[in-house]
Amino acid sequence: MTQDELKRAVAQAAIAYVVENEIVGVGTGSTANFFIDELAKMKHKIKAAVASSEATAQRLRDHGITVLDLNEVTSMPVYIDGADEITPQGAMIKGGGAALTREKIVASVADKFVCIADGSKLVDQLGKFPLPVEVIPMSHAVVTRKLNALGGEARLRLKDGKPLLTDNGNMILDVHGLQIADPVALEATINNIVGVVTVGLFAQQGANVCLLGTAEGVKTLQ
Ligand code: ABF
Repeated sequence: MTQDELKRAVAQAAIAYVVENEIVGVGTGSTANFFIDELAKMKHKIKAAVASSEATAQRLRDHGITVLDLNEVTSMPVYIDGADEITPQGAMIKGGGAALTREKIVASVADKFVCIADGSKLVDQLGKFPLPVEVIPMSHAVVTRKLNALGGEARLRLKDGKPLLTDNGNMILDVHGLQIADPVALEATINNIVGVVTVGLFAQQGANVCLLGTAEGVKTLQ
């Protein structure tokens, strides 16, 4: 099966976790896009969606799905999203799609985080994928120095030769070369660096369920 076929398979499996007549939180990325396309087939059975990025919001609206501002929502049963890396314990690196801040905020409201990923994302230890860190633009140089002092190599993410700006108007540092043996501790450490908005470690609150697309079918890690 191709990687896209694996992503579509987990997206289809994630529909089982959507609670009818409730609000669903929706992630960002190519796997999340497959989920949105599947969700559209049952859009009359859900109340609305909350999006983790402008791109996701647009895709949902293009399907005729109502998109609510998170401030209008006090609870949601489930948040469905991809990941760049995930461990068997559900700790993740996220942010390859530059949406980590809104993803972490929406996930924090959901009762259950269901991660959908192709099997290549499962790792024993996080860190081979460069760790995204969203920072206030004026602080990117000082935060770079502090991240490098942790043993990584922080690089400013560029787009068309200029610093990429997130939906929130911030910049992203991608930290290469980390071997993250304790993701919960590192998440807390980086969260405390002045200038950091969000670190792309989802470990303090990881995935409750992980649907992995493999050649043998969709595997469920809980
Ligand atoms: C999103 O899913 C991001 O946090 C992460 O980078 C992305 C994975 O992208 P894809 O599903 O395209 O592999 O939640």
